[in-house]
Amino acid sequence: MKLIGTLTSPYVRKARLVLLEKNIPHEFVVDLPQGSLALQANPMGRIPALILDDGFCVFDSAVIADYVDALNDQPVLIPRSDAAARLRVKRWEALADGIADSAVVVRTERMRPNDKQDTDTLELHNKAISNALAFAAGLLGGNEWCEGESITLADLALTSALVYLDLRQPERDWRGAYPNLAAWSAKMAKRKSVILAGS
Ligand SMILES: N[C@@H](CCC(=O)N[C@@H](CS)C(=O)NCC(=O)O)C(=O)O
Repeated sequence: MKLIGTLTSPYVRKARLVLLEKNIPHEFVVDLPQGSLALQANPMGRIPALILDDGFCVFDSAVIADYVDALNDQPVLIPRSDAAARLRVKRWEALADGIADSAVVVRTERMRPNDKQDTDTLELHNKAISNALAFAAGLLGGNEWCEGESITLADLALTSALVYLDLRQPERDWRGAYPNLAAWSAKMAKRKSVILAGS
């Protein structure tokens, strides 16, 4: 299978981390949103897109993660039999994707000329990121993993969002504000998958 995307997209990183954690053989092909491969695989031209060996194209990182997780159980990243645990992991994913969504909006807005930037939009999305970080830190508490006793998609999604946040908003001192998130993130940064997916 081929994963299409960029090195910086938080959604692509999440999909890559899932593939890497589960040791699924794949080729990572770099293409921009709306690039020829991205458009071939996804009518909206968004990344990530996954092209299966039979040509079937999968898009949206949550759908890709769900599919890839079902391919083997080493490890199971989205709980299968415990509906409440599954819900908690998927909510973590939504929280992490929400941080990424708002960070992308802020980045896009900031790329406009200064006098064309919408301060209300910037404020709204920066506040959403701040609230989501506080929520994540509270939820994580002193736990080793976002959910349960081992790594799940929750840890991979949050890592992807925070790597992107560091890239686009390096001035945001979330580590200083939330030492528990910082410690968890430092541990995640040492994982082979996270190192291979780059930062
Ligand atoms: N919900 C989607 C979001 C994907 C997404 O928006 N990717 C961005 C790149 S970071 C993109 O392709 N943007 C271009 C566009 O929306 O046309 C997912 O999780 O895969």
